[in-house]
Amino acid sequence: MDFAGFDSTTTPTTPSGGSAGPDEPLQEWQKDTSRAPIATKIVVAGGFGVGKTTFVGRVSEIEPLVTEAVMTQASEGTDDLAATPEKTTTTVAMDFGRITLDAGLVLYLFGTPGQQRFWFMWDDLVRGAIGAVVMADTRRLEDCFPALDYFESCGLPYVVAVNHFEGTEYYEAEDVREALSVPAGVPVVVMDARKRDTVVDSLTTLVAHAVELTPA
Ligand SMILES: Nc1nc2c(ncn2[C@@H]2O[C@H](COP(=O)(O)OP(=O)(O)OP(=O)(O)O)[C@@H](O)[C@H]2O)c(=O)[nH]1
Ligand SMILES: [Mg+2]
Repeated sequence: MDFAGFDSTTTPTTPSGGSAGPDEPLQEWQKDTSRAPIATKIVVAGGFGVGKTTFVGRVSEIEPLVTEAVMTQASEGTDDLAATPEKTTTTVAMDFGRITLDAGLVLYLFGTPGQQRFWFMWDDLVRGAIGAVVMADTRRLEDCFPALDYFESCGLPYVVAVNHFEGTEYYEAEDVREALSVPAGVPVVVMDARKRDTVVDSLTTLVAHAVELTPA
């Protein structure tokens, strides 16, 4: 994939959610080289500013690669910052992180850009993925429809992760499922992109769902 066009504008930064992962000491089983881990690719998608970069950064055990660019006045009127007034940057290429689940399963996480003008990259980003997390914010549920449509149409297993921003109204997973018309077999979880355990739960739910859908 050619990201040359973004070189002058992208600044590697630490996501605002911070990253606990890189500072954590490796577990013994993570250092055991006799076990070949299974590596898989997961895509983290969803509407603009829903928390994709935060999600990847929160669980990555390597310093996450982020391609954030400062938003300028040019995005006014296009990108709705009402729900995240403190947001000053946006992902222009992708987020990348890695997490090893304790079964020796390594997940490579690819976060998509949220702004609509960068969606042409999705076909490249999803290639080879075993599944996707579609993040949703209940204040602007409609923003995740394009991602839902995309994964439905390409047949990639996905789960819906409702990123509950504290201080906003809480909705049960089943209510969100109904509002989004998500099929019964697709897991819907309520999580918080800033809380590591809930991000890990979302990922294990996705892996279990993808395995379930994979023919034996
Ligand atoms: N309060 C709260 N803020 C959050 C949460 N998740 C993300 N944020 C904030 O929301 C803003 C957007 O988060 P990002 O992770 O940049 O969202 P994104 O989906 O990667 O955004 P784009 O790449 O621009 O589409 C940031 O200021 C985060 O700190 C959350 O669960 N609670
Ligand atoms: Mg982002």
